[in-house]
Amino acid sequence: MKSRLPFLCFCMFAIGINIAMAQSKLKSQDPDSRSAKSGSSVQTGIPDPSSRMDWWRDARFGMFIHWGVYAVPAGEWNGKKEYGEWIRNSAEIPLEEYDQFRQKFNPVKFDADAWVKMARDAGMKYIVITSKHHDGFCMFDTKQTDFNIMSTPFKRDPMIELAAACKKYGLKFCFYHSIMDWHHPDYLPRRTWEKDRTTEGADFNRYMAYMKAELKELLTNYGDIGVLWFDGEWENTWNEKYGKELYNYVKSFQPNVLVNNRVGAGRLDMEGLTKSGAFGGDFGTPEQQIPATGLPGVDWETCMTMNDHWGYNKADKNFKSTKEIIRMLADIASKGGNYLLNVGPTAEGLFPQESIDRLAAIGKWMKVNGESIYGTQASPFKELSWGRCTRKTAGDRTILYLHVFDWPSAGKLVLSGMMNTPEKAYLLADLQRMPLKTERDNDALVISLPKDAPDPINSVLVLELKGKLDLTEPPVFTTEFDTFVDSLPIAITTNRENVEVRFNIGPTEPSASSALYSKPIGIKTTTTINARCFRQGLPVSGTITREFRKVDPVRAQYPDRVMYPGLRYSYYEGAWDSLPDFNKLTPLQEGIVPDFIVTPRSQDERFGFVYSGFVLIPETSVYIFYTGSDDGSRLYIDDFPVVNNDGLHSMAEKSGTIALAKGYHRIRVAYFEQTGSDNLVVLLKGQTLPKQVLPQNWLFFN
Ligand code: FHN
Repeated sequence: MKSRLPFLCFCMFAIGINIAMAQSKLKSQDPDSRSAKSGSSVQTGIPDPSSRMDWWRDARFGMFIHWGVYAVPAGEWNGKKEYGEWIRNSAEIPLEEYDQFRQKFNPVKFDADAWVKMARDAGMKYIVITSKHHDGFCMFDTKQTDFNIMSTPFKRDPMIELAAACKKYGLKFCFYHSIMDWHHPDYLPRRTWEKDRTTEGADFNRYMAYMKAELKELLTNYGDIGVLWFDGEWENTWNEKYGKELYNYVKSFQPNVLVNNRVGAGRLDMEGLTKSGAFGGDFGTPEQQIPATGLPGVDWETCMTMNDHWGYNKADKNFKSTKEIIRMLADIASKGGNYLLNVGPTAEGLFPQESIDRLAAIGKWMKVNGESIYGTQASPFKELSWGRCTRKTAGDRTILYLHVFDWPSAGKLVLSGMMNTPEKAYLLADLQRMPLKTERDNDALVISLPKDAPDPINSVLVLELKGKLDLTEPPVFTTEFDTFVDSLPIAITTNRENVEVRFNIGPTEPSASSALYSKPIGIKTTTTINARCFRQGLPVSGTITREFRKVDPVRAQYPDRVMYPGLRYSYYEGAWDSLPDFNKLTPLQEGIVPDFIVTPRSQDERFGFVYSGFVLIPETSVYIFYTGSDDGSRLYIDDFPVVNNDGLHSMAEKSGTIALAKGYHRIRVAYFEQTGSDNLVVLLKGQTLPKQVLPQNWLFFN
């Protein structure tokens, strides 16, 4: 039978490896001009099993404070008004000229008690304040440099006063500390425009000792510190080794202090999570953005400005509304994250009035509804059209908090996807906890509500459930293969309790009289299967549908020449952002390698390889091929493009599927590395073969 084009499909798997944006290192840019970049990643960090994370996970809501001498110009310089805490770098102000702000910094209206009370009354449980930002100015009384608050007219250490106020009002006191330092002569690199500042004699290890000495002061002079929030870790003088060293150093003074992932060098840009395999500290740090979904098993905190600047900018009146902030708080908590909301105080030591007003309004909402935020975990539901959900579990009881943004005009709130009947349902704002009527509509719970919402921004309903959550998740097909050559066993599973899985072959939805699933379904022709969960003859889940297609395998090649173990390789050098057409380039060297090793090469950056030969396929079947690479790669079988993993990215894995007959098939892999780390792995999986690195003894050339 003439073989038809083999069935190819490209799939993108982010299996524990990130598909990060086109830069392997975060570029230092002025956040005033930077837009948050998207990306997608799965952090593999396992939550800290010890209790030291508990207070932080319970807190859910904290205050960020960016305060420094940059508040003196308040965002304005040479007629431009768009600056913030980056003003020295963005406006290219030489050190000597910038020092004028130190001489003018005298926040006579600073009142630590007032600040901390505003944070507490807003429902915030911790404060993270800049002990030192990128400009290198120390907002605390340090003996390591006179470029600090004590050399200003203010001559007081505000951190001592804030630490005392936090202790008094029961908030955790935390420091933000920048690794990047535009002032210290030993920190490199210099700012690109600072042509006149010599780098002669700069010693980064001496800078590391300086930073450690500062951190020792912060961790021994201000009582218990909740979090050390590092930042400015993206320049190429910092690395994972320094990060781990600093993490351990900090912990040596206060073992319970939490440290964010910006201590290391593996943060994925503004998305803020940690690329798999990199050192991630204690939690991830998305910035100015909220992850699209919850991240099971990952601790993370979104930090966000109230307007468009971290440091005070007097012209910036673009403040988020209280409504936006409260709904973002619920959204973040519904995904299992923390919200670190920023205030940029003035040079007089005052919070901007717009911040004060929002904090007070948020506090009013938190006073009534804080229980639905503190100590909650992520929603068990994928998406709710009318709002969000947070939850708590205690023993065999579950409490669901339904954050209703859009109050149903018909007075009926529909919660789909759960079979539990609540023991209690009431409005959190209702002190009498008057029971709300609930009824069942198949897999939906319908809750009758009063005409008017108790809160125009976010009204919280409480459902108290006994026993485990019984969500109406449909069953799942456990096979990864959608195609097969001869036959395919289709396994179906569910994690639901006391349900039957029933299935249909063909287009119709399963009913209570459909076939009962008890063992894998063997198919030999293209087949569509529908499966659904039932309980006492009633459907208790949605239906899952999937087509499994019979395909023709690509015929094997029967070369007329003898085969030898290994692969041919060609090595190239060049600066590419994606895979070039290597056929148009001249290789610098060629030869034989045992498999897809990224040697021999004469440089560690800006190089490429093409590997070609044959793979001896042991049996006719459908195979999934994978490449994991940093940077881009592509894999071809018999000249068909099976995996496309091209582009600039940190280690990321993609895959493709192809049906192959037993025997030799041509294989070709193209790979390039631009800068940063480099890596290439080629794997495959068969219908009866577990996923594995493509065995070396399957590779041949002739
Ligand atoms: O460059 C800093 C910026 O000034 C600010 O401190 C934010 C807050 O997370 N962090 C860096 C930008 O990612």
